[in-house]
Amino acid sequence: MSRLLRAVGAAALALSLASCAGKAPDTAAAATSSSTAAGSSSSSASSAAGQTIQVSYAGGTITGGGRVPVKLGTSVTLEVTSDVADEVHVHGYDLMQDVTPDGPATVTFDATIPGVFEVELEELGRQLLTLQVQ
Ligand SMILES: [Cu+2]
Repeated sequence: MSRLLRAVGAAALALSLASCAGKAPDTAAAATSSSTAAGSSSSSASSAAGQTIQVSYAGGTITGGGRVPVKLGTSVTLEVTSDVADEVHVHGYDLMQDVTPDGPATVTFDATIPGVFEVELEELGRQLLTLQVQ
Protein backbone atom coordinates (compact mmCIF):
# COMPACT_ATOMS: atom_id res chain seq x y z
CA MET A 1 0.00 0.00 0.00
CA SER A 2 2.57 2.53 1.09
CA ARG A 3 4.88 1.27 -1.60
CA LEU A 4 2.21 1.96 -4.17
CA LEU A 5 1.65 5.46 -2.82
CA ARG A 6 5.36 6.11 -2.97
CA ALA A 7 5.46 5.01 -6.58
CA VAL A 8 2.52 7.24 -7.42
CA GLY A 9 4.17 10.11 -5.61
CA ALA A 10 7.40 9.60 -7.51
CA ALA A 11 5.56 9.57 -10.80
CA ALA A 12 3.68 12.72 -9.88
CA LEU A 13 6.91 14.35 -8.81
CA ALA A 14 8.47 13.57 -12.16
CA LEU A 15 5.44 15.05 -13.86
CA SER A 16 5.52 18.16 -11.73
CA LEU A 17 9.20 18.73 -12.38
CA ALA A 18 8.56 18.39 -16.07
CA SER A 19 5.69 20.83 -16.04
CA CYS A 20 7.60 23.27 -13.86
CA ALA A 21 10.38 23.41 -16.39
CA GLY A 22 7.96 23.60 -19.27
CA LYS A 23 5.43 26.19 -18.06
CA ALA A 24 3.18 24.92 -20.83
CA PRO A 25 0.96 27.75 -22.10
CA ASP A 26 -1.41 25.13 -23.50
CA THR A 27 -2.97 24.74 -20.08
CA ALA A 28 -4.25 28.29 -20.00
CA ALA A 29 -5.73 28.09 -23.47
CA ALA A 30 -7.47 24.81 -22.72
CA ALA A 31 -8.71 26.13 -19.41
CA THR A 32 -10.25 29.21 -20.94
CA SER A 33 -12.36 27.28 -23.38
CA SER A 34 -13.37 24.57 -20.91
CA SER A 35 -14.29 26.99 -18.13
CA THR A 36 -16.61 28.77 -20.52
CA ALA A 37 -18.33 25.49 -21.26
CA ALA A 38 -18.50 24.59 -17.59
CA GLY A 39 -20.06 27.91 -16.71
CA SER A 40 -23.07 27.20 -18.83
CA SER A 41 -23.50 23.60 -17.76
CA SER A 42 -23.14 23.86 -13.99
CA SER A 43 -24.89 26.10 -11.53
CA SER A 44 -21.95 26.92 -9.29
CA ALA A 45 -23.68 29.60 -7.25
CA SER A 46 -23.65 27.49 -4.10
CA SER A 47 -19.92 27.91 -3.57
CA ALA A 48 -20.07 31.21 -1.70
CA ALA A 49 -18.71 29.68 1.50
CA GLY A 50 -15.56 28.53 -0.23
CA GLN A 51 -13.23 25.76 0.76
CA THR A 52 -10.18 25.97 2.95
CA ILE A 53 -7.45 23.39 2.50
CA GLN A 54 -4.71 23.17 5.08
CA VAL A 55 -1.47 21.34 4.54
CA SER A 56 1.75 21.39 6.49
CA TYR A 57 5.29 20.33 5.83
CA ALA A 58 7.41 19.61 8.89
CA GLY A 59 10.41 17.38 9.39
CA GLY A 60 10.09 16.10 5.86
CA THR A 61 6.54 14.94 6.47
CA ILE A 62 3.45 16.28 4.76
CA THR A 63 0.24 16.44 6.76
CA GLY A 64 -3.10 17.08 5.11
CA GLY A 65 -1.95 16.15 1.63
CA GLY A 66 -3.31 13.62 -0.76
CA ARG A 67 -5.90 14.25 -3.39
CA VAL A 68 -8.38 16.94 -2.42
CA PRO A 69 -11.66 17.14 -4.31
CA VAL A 70 -12.79 20.66 -5.14
CA LYS A 71 -16.05 21.56 -6.80
CA LEU A 72 -15.57 23.58 -9.96
CA GLY A 73 -16.11 27.28 -9.31
CA THR A 74 -15.40 27.09 -5.59
CA SER A 75 -13.37 29.83 -3.95
CA VAL A 76 -10.39 27.95 -2.54
CA THR A 77 -8.12 29.11 0.25
CA LEU A 78 -4.95 27.09 0.51
CA GLU A 79 -3.09 27.44 3.80
CA VAL A 80 0.41 26.02 3.78
CA THR A 81 2.80 25.91 6.71
CA SER A 82 6.37 24.73 6.35
CA ASP A 83 9.39 24.42 8.58
CA VAL A 84 11.59 25.35 5.64
CA ALA A 85 11.48 28.46 3.50
CA ASP A 86 10.22 27.67 0.04
CA GLU A 87 7.69 28.65 -2.56
CA VAL A 88 4.27 27.11 -2.87
CA HIS A 89 3.40 26.46 -6.50
CA VAL A 90 -0.14 25.70 -7.58
CA HIS A 91 0.15 24.07 -10.97
CA GLY A 92 -2.43 24.72 -13.65
CA TYR A 93 -3.40 27.98 -12.01
CA ASP A 94 0.30 28.81 -11.90
CA LEU A 95 0.19 30.60 -8.58
CA MET A 96 3.30 31.11 -6.49
CA GLN A 97 3.46 32.14 -2.86
CA ASP A 98 6.43 32.34 -0.50
CA VAL A 99 6.31 30.31 2.67
CA THR A 100 8.68 30.53 5.63
CA PRO A 101 8.79 28.82 9.02
CA ASP A 102 7.42 32.07 10.48
CA GLY A 103 4.98 32.89 7.74
CA PRO A 104 2.49 30.45 6.34
CA ALA A 105 1.46 30.83 2.71
CA THR A 106 -2.15 31.61 1.98
CA VAL A 107 -3.21 31.22 -1.61
CA THR A 108 -6.76 32.16 -2.54
CA PHE A 109 -8.22 31.53 -5.94
CA ASP A 110 -11.40 30.52 -7.70
CA ALA A 111 -11.26 26.95 -8.93
CA THR A 112 -12.41 27.72 -12.44
CA ILE A 113 -10.08 25.32 -14.23
CA PRO A 114 -11.21 21.69 -14.13
CA GLY A 115 -8.58 19.00 -13.79
CA VAL A 116 -6.06 17.54 -11.40
CA PHE A 117 -3.33 19.92 -10.33
CA GLU A 118 -0.30 19.50 -8.15
CA VAL A 119 0.56 21.85 -5.36
CA GLU A 120 4.21 21.63 -4.45
CA LEU A 121 7.08 23.14 -2.57
CA GLU A 122 8.92 24.40 -5.60
CA GLU A 123 12.50 24.43 -4.36
CA LEU A 124 12.25 21.05 -2.70
CA GLY A 125 10.23 19.60 -5.52
CA ARG A 126 7.94 18.00 -2.94
CA GLN A 127 4.32 17.53 -3.79
CA LEU A 128 2.08 18.78 -0.99
CA LEU A 129 -1.22 17.67 -2.43
CA THR A 130 -3.19 17.44 -5.61
CA LEU A 131 -6.35 19.39 -6.30
CA GLN A 132 -9.03 17.50 -8.11
CA VAL A 133 -11.25 20.21 -9.56
CA GLN A 134 -14.44 18.98 -11.15
CU1 LIG B 1 5.83 23.69 -9.35
